[in-house]
Amino acid sequence: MLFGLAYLFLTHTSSGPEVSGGLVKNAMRNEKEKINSDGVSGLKRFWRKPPRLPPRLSPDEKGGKNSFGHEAENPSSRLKWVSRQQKVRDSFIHAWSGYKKYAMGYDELMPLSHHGVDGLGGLGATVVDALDTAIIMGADEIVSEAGSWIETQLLDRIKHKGQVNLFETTIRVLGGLLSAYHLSGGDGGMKLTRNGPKPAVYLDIARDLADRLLSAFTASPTSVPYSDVILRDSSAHPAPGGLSSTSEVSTLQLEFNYLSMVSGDPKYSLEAMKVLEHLKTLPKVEGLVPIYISPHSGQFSGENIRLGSRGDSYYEYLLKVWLHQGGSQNTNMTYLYDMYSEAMKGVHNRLVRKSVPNGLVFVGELPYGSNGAFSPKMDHLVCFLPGTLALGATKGKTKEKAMKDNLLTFEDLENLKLAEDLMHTCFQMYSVTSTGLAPEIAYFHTEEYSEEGLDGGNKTSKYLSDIIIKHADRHNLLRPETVESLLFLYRITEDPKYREWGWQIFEAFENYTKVDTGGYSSLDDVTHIPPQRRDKMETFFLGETLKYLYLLFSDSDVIPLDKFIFNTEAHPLPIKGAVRSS
Ligand code: DMJ
Repeated sequence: MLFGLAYLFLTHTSSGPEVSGGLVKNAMRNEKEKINSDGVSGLKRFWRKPPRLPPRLSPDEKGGKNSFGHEAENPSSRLKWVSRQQKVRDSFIHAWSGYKKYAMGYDELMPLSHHGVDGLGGLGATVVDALDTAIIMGADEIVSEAGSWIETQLLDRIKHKGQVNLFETTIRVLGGLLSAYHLSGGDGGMKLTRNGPKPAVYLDIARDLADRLLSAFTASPTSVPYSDVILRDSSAHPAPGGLSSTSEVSTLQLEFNYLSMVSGDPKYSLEAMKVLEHLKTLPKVEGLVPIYISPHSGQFSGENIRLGSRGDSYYEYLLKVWLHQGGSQNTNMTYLYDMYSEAMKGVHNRLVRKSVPNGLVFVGELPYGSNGAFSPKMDHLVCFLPGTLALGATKGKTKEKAMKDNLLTFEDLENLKLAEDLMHTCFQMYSVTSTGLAPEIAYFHTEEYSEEGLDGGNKTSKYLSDIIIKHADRHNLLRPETVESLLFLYRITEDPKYREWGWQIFEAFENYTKVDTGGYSSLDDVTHIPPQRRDKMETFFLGETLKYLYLLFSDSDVIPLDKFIFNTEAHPLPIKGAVRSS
């Protein structure tokens, strides 16, 4: 690992031109049929449960050696991936060039009309979201441009802007600043760049921002924060309907905890952790929670349970906050792992099914709670789950190492198996369409549910009739979740197929979303060629999608999974005590 970090440092500190054509600068439950044939859930199903058998392992896996011969170490294969990694870096530079030309300082680029738009409160979200990706890729010029904009403009924006969403601002802006702080040398970090301002500049701005965001916690009558903050006067109020999203109130703690660690002021962590401590006390369905919560009563609202929008990162942060605070070394945080572990059992028992005819494993929804009907709907957002499950199983180690050290429990193996099955399904959500890009939402054909004439359009796909794509769900917003999980699955299992899948997805983004004048566009319909473009480049394309692809093609010791935790916007934060430059 030391070699990898040193390599990264050395290759990231020269200040050559950014686009170089030559030298590359950086180097279940299989045993259990999940289809509930009579559509009955709850008690009846409980009685029918077969015994839990361990997932099957291949002879290679049992032997503790992976079956792929460490293809990453083969020199010609290594060159191939280094060159592919360079292509991702070129795309990042192309995306930034469009943003810089037409939208510098706005939240997002409208790549077709050549405008900028402030959809996230006007803090230049693309600049901050993209910064640590530029640092990791060694895109020095972009680090300078983004760093200098942040140093000269961002504090003033924070002092004068109006309403922002607590969650979006925390994960994108606060998370981006904190990650840039560490990666540029703050907190004993690696100093991956000499460009941009001193690390303390990022930290000071992060503190000013967080001081204002804290009002969302302190203004609420319960430990559940309000969803919106008025930055200029540090006031806060609930969302129009009065409710907060469960995922939003539970996806703040990595950032606030890290800020407390590096600033020495515990107030950020104290407020943020009160939310999780409170959530621990609320009633759940096998660890699964409704997607809304009231800051007034502190109770969940409604019964809608899903791991897609408004639910997703609740589950992600239970695991990641625990790992970030030292995992099993930190007994004060055990309740988080327990909540995560119970929830994943709930996912297995209540939400996992198989499609017909080809048995794709998917995670559906319970829109009317535990006693209501199951919906075979899966948001693309759910594709964060394979990565989280794999991370939770090995705690960031390779599967080979974890098995050799005898660290995997039955539950870990079961979760790893589910991770691999879901990863396959998420990839098929891309391959089944004409463009090779996934829709925002897919439905799965089951014994109880089918619809004709709504396939993805790729007639060569085996899964054409397993995956149903409704007209209203056919858009693609350049989302990261599948490539995010591919990174985790590749690094943990070391199976090269995950890299190949990532490359296919990257090529589809290049073919259909690249805009000649700079930037990348969202699409209206992934099942139709040529797809109609949408005039928006989301900040997470630079903050997450391209970063995860770049890391998927990099050596595994670049931002290693057992030393860093990615926040839900892909901003890596060092695990407590795990990363020091000396
Ligand atoms: C990102 O802002 C985050 O990953 C969030 O948790 C979910 N949605 C988007 C990307 O799709």
